[in-house]
Amino acid sequence: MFETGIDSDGIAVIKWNIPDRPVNVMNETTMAGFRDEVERAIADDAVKGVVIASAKDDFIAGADIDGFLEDLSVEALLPQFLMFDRVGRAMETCGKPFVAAINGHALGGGFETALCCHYRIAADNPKARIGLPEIGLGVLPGGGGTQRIPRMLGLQAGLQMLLDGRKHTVDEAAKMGLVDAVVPPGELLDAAKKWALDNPDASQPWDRKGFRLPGGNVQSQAGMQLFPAANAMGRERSFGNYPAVQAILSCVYEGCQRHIDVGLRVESKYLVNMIRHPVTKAMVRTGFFEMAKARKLKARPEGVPKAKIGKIGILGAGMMGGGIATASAGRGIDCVLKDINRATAENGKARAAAPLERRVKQGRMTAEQASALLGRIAPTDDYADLDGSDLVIEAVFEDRAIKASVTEAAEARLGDDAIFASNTSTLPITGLAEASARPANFIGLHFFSPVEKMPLVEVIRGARTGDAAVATALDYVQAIGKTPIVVNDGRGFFTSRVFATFVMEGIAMLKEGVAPALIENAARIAGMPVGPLEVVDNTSLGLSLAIRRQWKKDLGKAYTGHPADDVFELFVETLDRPGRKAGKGFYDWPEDRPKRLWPELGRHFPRAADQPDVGEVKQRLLHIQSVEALRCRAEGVVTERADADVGSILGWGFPMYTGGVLSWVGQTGVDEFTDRCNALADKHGERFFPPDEVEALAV
Ligand code: T1G
Repeated sequence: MFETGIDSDGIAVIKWNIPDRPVNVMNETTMAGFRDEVERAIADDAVKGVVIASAKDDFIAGADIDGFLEDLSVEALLPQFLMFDRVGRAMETCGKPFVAAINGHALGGGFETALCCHYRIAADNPKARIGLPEIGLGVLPGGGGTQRIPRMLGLQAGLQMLLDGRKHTVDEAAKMGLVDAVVPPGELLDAAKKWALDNPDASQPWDRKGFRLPGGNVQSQAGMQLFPAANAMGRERSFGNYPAVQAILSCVYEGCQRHIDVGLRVESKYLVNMIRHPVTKAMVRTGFFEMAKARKLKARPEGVPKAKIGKIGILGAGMMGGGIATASAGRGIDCVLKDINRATAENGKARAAAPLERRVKQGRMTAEQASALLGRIAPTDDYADLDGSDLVIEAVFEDRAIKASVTEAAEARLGDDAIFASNTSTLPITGLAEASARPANFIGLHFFSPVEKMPLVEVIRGARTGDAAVATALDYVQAIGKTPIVVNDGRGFFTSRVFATFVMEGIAMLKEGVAPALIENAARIAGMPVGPLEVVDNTSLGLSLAIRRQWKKDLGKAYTGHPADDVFELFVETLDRPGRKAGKGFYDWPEDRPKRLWPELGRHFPRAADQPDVGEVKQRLLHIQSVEALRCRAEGVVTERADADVGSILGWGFPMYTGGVLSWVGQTGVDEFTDRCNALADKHGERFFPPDEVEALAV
C-alpha cells in the first residue's frame, strides 16, 4: 500500500500505491496504513522530514467513493475520520517538516492530505486536477478542508472554493495559493526533499501564536456581513435541495470560531451525516458511477470492433447541424456540412464559427485551434462530397418526406459499413428507416441544443437497427466527448417524451388557474433549470403544436389528448404568441430588458381562488415526469434505470439531488410515490396513474 524509504539526509518518502485500484483512494484500510507510516516516521529520530508522494500516475483521488453506497452507521464512519484528523494534526505539530509532492490528481481527501503538509509542491502536469469537489457528490471536504482552506484563504475565498467544488489546474491552484511551488515532473521529489531539509522548523499558520483568519474572524464585521449573504446565496442556488451546502456553511461558521482541533471534530460529525444522507447516495450512484459507466460505453454491443470515425457527413446546416459539426471537428473529425445550396451551407458554417470566436476572445481557445477546427468543416451542396464518410447524420426539418429524400440521396454515396443516423427529436426511427436501403445501418442520434454545451446524446435503436450501428454510434459519441444513453424506439423516444410531460403539466396548471409565477418558481425550487412556460417559449409553441398534431394524426382515435392541447392552439393560431423567437409567448421577450410573464395571462386563464401550495406544484411537476419514465421502462423504451436517470439529468436538467427521474421514485418512497400519484390522478386526470409494478420498474 505504501512504499517508504529514508534517504541519506534523513528525509523519509511515503509513497501511496494502493494495490488493485486504478487510483489511490482513502478508506478505513488505507487510512490506517497511512497512519502507521506517519507515526513510524515521526517516532524515528533518524527522520528529519517527510515527503508524501505517490507511486501511481496521480497523487490521491480522495475518499473511496465505492464505500459511499454502503449503509454504514455513524459508529462505523466517525472513528475513521476522527483518526484521519489526528494523523493530520500529528503531521502538522510533530516538529518535523511534511511536504506534499503532488504529481497528478489531488482531489478531496487526497488534497486534504496535502493540506496537512507544511508545504505543497506540484508537478507541472496539464492533466492534473487539484481541489475539493466533494459538494458535487453531495458531501463536504471532511478531511480538514472546511477548516484549513478558510484559515489559508480567508472566509470568503475559502467558502467560495468549498461551495464551488471546482477541480483546478495546477496553474490555477498555484495562483490561488493552494500549492506553494510548481516544478517539472522530474524535479518534484528532489524539490520536496530540499524544502524539507531547508525548513526543519516548519509549522502551520494556525499553530503559530496570534494567528488570525486572513480577512477577519467569523465574528468580525467582515465575517458578520459574509455569512448572511453566503446563506442567502447558498439558498438561492440550492433551494435547500442540497444539504451539503448548509453543512459546509455550518462547518466553517462553527469550526472557524474554535481551535482547529475542535473545528475538525465539528466537521467530521457533519461529514458523517452527509455521507449517510439519501441525497448523497443518489448523487454518487448516478452522478459518479452511472455517468462514468455511460461514458465508458457499458451499453456497447459485444463482438463489434471499435470504429474509428475519421469523416462524417451532416445533412442540414441549421443550428443543430452546425453544432454537431463543431462538436465533431473539435475532436479531430472531418465534417462535410451539406445543405440545399452552397450559400446555406456556408452560412451554417459561419453560424457554427460564432461560439468559437467568443471562446477565443475569452482565452478558452487559441485562434489557431479555432482555425484548425473550422478547417475540418467543409460546406457543400453536393452529395458526392459525402464519399468516404463513416457516418452521416441528418439534421433537416422534422418532416418525414424531407428526411426520406435526404436518406436515399445520401445512402447512394455511402460504403457498406457506413452508418446513417437521424437527429430527429420525436419521429420514430423505425418509420424513418423505411426510407433506408440498409435499415440495419440506420439509427437515431438525438442531440440536445446547444450541442456544444449539452453532454447527452440519446442513441435510439429502431426495430431493424443492427448491433454494428449501435456500436459505431456509441464509438462516435465517445469520440466527441459526450455521454450516451441507449433507448429503444417509440414516439419521442425517452427524453422528448418524458420532458414533454413537464411542459404540459405546467400549462395544464396555468389553465386550471394556478398563478403562472407560482408554476415557474415552484419548478425552479424543485430544482429544474427553468420553469415549464419559459421552456416552451424557448422551444416554440409552434413546434409543440406541430408535434401534438402529428401525434393526433398518427394515433387517430387512440389519441387521448391533454389539457394543454388547446392552449397551444390558442397561443399559436389565435393570439399569435408562438414563443421567444417572435418576442412573445407565455412571456413577453423585449430585446432591451428582461423577459416577464405576459400580463394578459390572467385574462385568458382566470386565477383560481384556491392556489395550491408550492409543495403540490413541485410534486406535480416532478412526479408527472417520473410516471412517464416508469411507463417508458414498462414499455421497454428504456431497459435500465441508469439510462433513465442519466438521460434525465444530462438531457433536460432533472435535479441531480434526486439521482434522476426514476431514482426519484425510490427516494420519495415507492408506496408514498404511488399513493401521491393516485391522488393526483383522482384530482387532475389519469395521466398521473403510474403503471403496475412501480417498485420493479424504479430499481
Ligand atoms: N473512489 C473510488 N474510485 C475512484 C475514485 C474515488 N475517489 N476516483 C476514481 N475512481 C475510480 C473510478 O471509479 C474508475 O474506476 C477509475 O478510478 C478511473 O477513474 C474525506 C469525503 C480522479 C479525476 O471526487 O474525479 O474525498 O471505472 O475513469 O477520467 O473530504 O475519477 O476504472 O473501475 O474517472 O482519469 C472526492 C473522484 C471523494 C474524485 C480521474 N474525490 N474521481 O478521472 O478516470 S469524497 C473525488 C474523479 C472525499 C473527503 C471526502 C476522477 C479522477 P473504473 P476515471 P479519469
